[in-house]
Amino acid sequence: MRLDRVEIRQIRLPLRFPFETSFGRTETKEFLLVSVSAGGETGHAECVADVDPFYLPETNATALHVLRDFLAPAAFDLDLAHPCDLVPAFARVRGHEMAKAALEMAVWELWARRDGLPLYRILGGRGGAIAAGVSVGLQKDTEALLDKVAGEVAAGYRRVKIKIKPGRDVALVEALRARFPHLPLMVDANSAYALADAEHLRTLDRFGLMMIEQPLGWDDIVDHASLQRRLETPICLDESIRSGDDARRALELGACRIVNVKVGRVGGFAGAIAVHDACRARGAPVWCGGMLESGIGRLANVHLQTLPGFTLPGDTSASARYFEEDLVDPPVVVSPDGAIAVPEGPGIGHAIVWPRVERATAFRETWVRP
Ligand code: OSB
Ligand code: MG
Repeated sequence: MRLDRVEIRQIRLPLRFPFETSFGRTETKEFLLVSVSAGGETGHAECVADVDPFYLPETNATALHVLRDFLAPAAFDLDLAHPCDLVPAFARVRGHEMAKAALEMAVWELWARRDGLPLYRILGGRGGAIAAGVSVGLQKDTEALLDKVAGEVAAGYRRVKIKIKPGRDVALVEALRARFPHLPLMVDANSAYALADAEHLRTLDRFGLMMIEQPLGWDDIVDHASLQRRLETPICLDESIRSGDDARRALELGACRIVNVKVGRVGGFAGAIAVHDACRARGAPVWCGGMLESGIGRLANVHLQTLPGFTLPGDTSASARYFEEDLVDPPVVVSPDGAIAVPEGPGIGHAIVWPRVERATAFRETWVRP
């Protein structure tokens, strides 16, 4: 298969509530929507880069540059026998996993549509449903957090993650534990601590947390290994894992016991499958993270989570928690027992509502095969 056309739209979608982490606050979801066409069929994917480089180094602007000047030309040069063929073709570009993933995922989606199959089928997953968890941002105070979590528990979510940062950690967990003694609970620090905080982080051990996500540096696994030796709570890595090899190295070093996989952070579905396989081979649980995606990226995450190594609920929650009006119809919904149905239609499996996409488009660029 040879790609005929790549189209990139810059999308702006207001969030219903601001989302706050240790690295910043997001009020509008701004992302690149990538569409690839071949032989009259088109596939779509969402890039998880943001306007700023505060989570990882990429931004929407760097992703657009790398897609336009390097990745799309490399993809146009190929006669694809499988979406995985993009991996070696993109390898010359160092890093830029989010840009690579966006184009690669769009090609997988195109592939699934062409074959009339749901995405999970070509990823090697299964139909049915996945377990939904939820990520709760920093709130204005403890009361607000307790109320928010109570709402998510009532909605059926099977696991709650809260964001923490220095000064807003142990007391929040203590209050949550007092109110929800048996809730599967975890915390995510987004790299806000240093190894010197090990003694402080050890005070979290008494709350029976499922895991602590990415407490230390975004590009570190050595200090995480030192910290893990001193903590009972399992460490889960997010930012530090950007390939299957990263997952293998982190697990072998003892830097974590659990891995969060985000397709956009590991260069695409092929990378996500490699992370999944590296974890599964070592008996480490893997779960799917989120990047406040619209329904297009959200559904891609749903399909990925049907692979057998996804043994823990992830961060994929209902569209309505983020958007007044999602870009897909129906939106992603969660059942009262915390499950999301895996779509059976071709590709991501829900219709993209193009008039809404059009209204949310700030600008677009189209490139055709030379
Ligand atoms: O660290 O998992 C993270 C959102 C943006 C950037 C990083 C992270 C997150 C989340 C939200 O935790 C997950 C979601 O609800 O999509
Ligand atoms: Mg995280």
